Amino acid sequence: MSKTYSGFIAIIGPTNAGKSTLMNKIMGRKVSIVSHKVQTTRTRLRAVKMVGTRQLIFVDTPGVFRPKRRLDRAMVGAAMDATTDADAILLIVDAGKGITDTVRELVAKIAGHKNLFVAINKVDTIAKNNLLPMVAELNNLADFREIFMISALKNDGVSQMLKSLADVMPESPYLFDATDAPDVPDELYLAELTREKVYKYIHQELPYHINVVTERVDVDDDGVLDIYQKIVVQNDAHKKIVIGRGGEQLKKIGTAARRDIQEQWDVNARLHLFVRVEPDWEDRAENYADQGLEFIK
Ligand SMILES: Nc1nc2c(ncn2[C@@H]2O[C@H](COP(=O)(O)OP(=O)(O)OP(=O)(O)O)[C@@H](O)[C@H]2O)c(=O)[nH]1
Ligand SMILES: [Mg+2]
Repeated sequence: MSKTYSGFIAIIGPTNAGKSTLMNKIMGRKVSIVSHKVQTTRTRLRAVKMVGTRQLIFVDTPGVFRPKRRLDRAMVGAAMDATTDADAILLIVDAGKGITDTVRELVAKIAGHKNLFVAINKVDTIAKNNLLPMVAELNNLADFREIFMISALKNDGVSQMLKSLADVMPESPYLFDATDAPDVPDELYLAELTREKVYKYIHQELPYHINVVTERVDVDDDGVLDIYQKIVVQNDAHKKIVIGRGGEQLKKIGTAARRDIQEQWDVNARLHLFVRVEPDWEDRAENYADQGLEFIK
């Protein structure tokens, strides 16, 4: 029998650096939701990518930032936890933002890892001569195995990067089935697709205080899915904004989410959205497990 290789790669970095965009590009499908706003990803999401006979298990993580609320702490905790048993760490840095304090603090925490890689992402947004100082600064911060320059959005440099990552995977039986596949519980994935539309249509800070939960999924005789989801908001004012005048906003969110669900899963679906005010949702331990998060007291 020929040898097999399999290992975990934690994708980590500041919020909005393009981690989820990269994850999706690698998988060739939407595994992780993306938005132009910060703090989009809230939990760890795994996906399996085969590179030849080598299995790469990517773990997308919430962006690292200074946590303020309990949910923030759980998110940043989930990100840092992903690095502890990773076989490789792939730090993503936004080329346009450069080496910020957040990047420096993060590197200080992971610098000891034996397979530390960094990808300067969004190179499509800056002039090439701005890259060298960034590379120099990164080299001062830690002993990176390799520094990649990529554009996740344009799929630039991604396949070469995959080869380098595949090279350091440890010899191991396959830890998952040897096919490319995401590993997200269905209900969470369905909720994520709706949350992505909340980020898209609801402006400013409000989406950070909104949670989406899939409560039930039924299949009728024709194979059409009935998906029941609640959108949890903190107060009546938020509820009004999410519903919009004459229900307009909620309708936009629902239509876009349903289309996306149908497209991603190749199914017919009806999506039933309800907006509920639950002021203490983020303080209740039982809500964290559903989201793949740990409740930190
Ligand atoms: N121009 C450009 N934009 C990019 C690139 N990669 C990602 N983006 C954009 O950057 C924004 C943030 O992308 P995400 O993938 O959600 O970032 P993230 O690091 O997962 O963010 P969090 O989940 O909040 O930590 C989106 O608007 C993306 O379209 C890139 O290579 N070039
Ligand atoms: Mg993300």
